[in-house]
Amino acid sequence: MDLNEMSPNFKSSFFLLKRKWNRLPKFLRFYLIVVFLFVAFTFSYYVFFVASKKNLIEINASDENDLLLTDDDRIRPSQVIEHNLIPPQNPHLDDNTIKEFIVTQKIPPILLDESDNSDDKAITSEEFLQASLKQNEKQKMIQEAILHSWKGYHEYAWGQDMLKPITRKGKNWFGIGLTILDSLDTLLIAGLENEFQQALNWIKHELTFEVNENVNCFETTIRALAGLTSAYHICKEKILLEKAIDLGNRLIHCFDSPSKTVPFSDVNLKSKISKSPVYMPESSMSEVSTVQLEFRDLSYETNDKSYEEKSFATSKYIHELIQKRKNYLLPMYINPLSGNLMSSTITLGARADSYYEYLYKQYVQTKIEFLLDDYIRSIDAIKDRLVATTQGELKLLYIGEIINSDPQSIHPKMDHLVCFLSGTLALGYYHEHLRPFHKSGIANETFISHLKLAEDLARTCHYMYNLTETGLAPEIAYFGINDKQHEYYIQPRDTHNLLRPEFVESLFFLYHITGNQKYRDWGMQVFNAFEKFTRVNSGGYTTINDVRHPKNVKPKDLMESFWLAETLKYLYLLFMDDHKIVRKLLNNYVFNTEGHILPRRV
Ligand code: DMJ
Repeated sequence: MDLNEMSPNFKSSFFLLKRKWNRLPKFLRFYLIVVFLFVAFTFSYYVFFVASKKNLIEINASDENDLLLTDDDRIRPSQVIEHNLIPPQNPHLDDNTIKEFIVTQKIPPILLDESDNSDDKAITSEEFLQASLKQNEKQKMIQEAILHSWKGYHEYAWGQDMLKPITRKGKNWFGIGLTILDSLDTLLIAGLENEFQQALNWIKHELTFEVNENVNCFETTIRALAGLTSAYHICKEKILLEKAIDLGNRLIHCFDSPSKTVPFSDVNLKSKISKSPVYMPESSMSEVSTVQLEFRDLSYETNDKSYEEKSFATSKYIHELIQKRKNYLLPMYINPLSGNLMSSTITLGARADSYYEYLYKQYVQTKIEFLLDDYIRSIDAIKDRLVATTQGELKLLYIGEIINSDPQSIHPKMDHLVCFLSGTLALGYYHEHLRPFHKSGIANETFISHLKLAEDLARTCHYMYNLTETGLAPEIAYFGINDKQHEYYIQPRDTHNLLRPEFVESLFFLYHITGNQKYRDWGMQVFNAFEKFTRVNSGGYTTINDVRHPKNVKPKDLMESFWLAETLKYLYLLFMDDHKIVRKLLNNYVFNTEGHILPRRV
């Protein structure tokens, strides 16, 4: 408020107070400011970190706090308070997209044709380069988007973790050139040799992990460690493996926690001391269970079993926990000190998502049986407890949540992150049903039903994009629970889009595994929307704040490293016509949760 707008009384008390304040001795004013700041800090700490977490209680032997051990099996969708939910409107919605689609199960035999399967299972840079010379039109457009992103980063943010494309500068998170490490295999796959050499030179001459930074163990493992090793597997440049070993030797200290089995969430790269951040003493379920592919890969490359042993101890421990509980859904937090689960939301979204992904992908990497068993039982539990369908015309299948305050219901909220599940389910169908290497006699119907769930979920994810005016999905969607409500809502706080990959990742798997052209069409629609609303002319693409308003998407000014690592890579591979390459990728590699390819070890 301007001083001139104040009422005369208020004005005079304000000046009186100011005069009194100025008359106080300097030391007293200093003392009062310190006391004020202390009270304000304590209050904010309480509000943000203590009060907001007071529902987090350790789940102990009595299981009283276990959300899932409920007598009521008749789970129903919970009521959504409608007042601040806005149904998105897309006036350009094509009528055909509303019609129920028919799943045309057209398995491309070319993917199953193993007649040319020589001993040479590895893919080389040369093969990707050759394939890039025969790119189709769509791939050319996507390759151009990769180049545009890379050039923006190279010009304005080189060596920093991420690009801020609007203000044309860099942003550090861990201080290790994250975008470079996360982009390496995308550059190789898209045949961008010069750009890869730029990256390699930087790694040779500039990259150091001797930085005094507390980094997130999971993020650094899936992006930086796997970024280095996956590129090494393709091009065999020794320096990449050397750097990966250096980083792995620092990150492995995440497992120096009192429980030993549940790692801390952060580690200091220089001191190698791991801990939880002050604001969050618990570790996330997804984070502790999504580093095993990467450390096992490092063990194979170095002949040092300790990386695998330390990280796989977490998977084995979680396996024992779920055996004891006879419950295959897990809460989103776990305590690294005691190893106990914390009573918290059950979700396939943030903080739990990739636990389910790595159950199956670790099985693909290793064939260790209990992983497949836990995966199948988890998917059954997801179907029983979390899946619901809207009642209106669209009949959207979604995977909801179970929350502390209403454990008997399905909370009809789904993160965009959940869209990854379609890809994992389709991969399971491919390996276990189409070309089974598993001899345990698991009924084929299991994996056929997984593919059905994958396709239904992908259809909902498609609508998450297609029902907004920009054609871009929000971070989180809500669903109507009866025929009087709109079927799909966006909360004002969830209208952002972070250039996330999960939907296009699933489209890559679904297209190549089913041969249904629809998945390429959906992928192109998403790519076009990114081009239209997130591309920054001077270089790079930006996250945006509002997918509802094409005229004002409110750019957030950040290009996340997973845009190049995953979103653009999966789009490029979605349109890959070289079936030999796709077949090699699916048969001989496993994509980590950041889209990096690691060889299977079976
Ligand atoms: C990526 O870092 C990974 O895909 C992770 O598993 C989830 N979050 C981002 C992308 O959305």
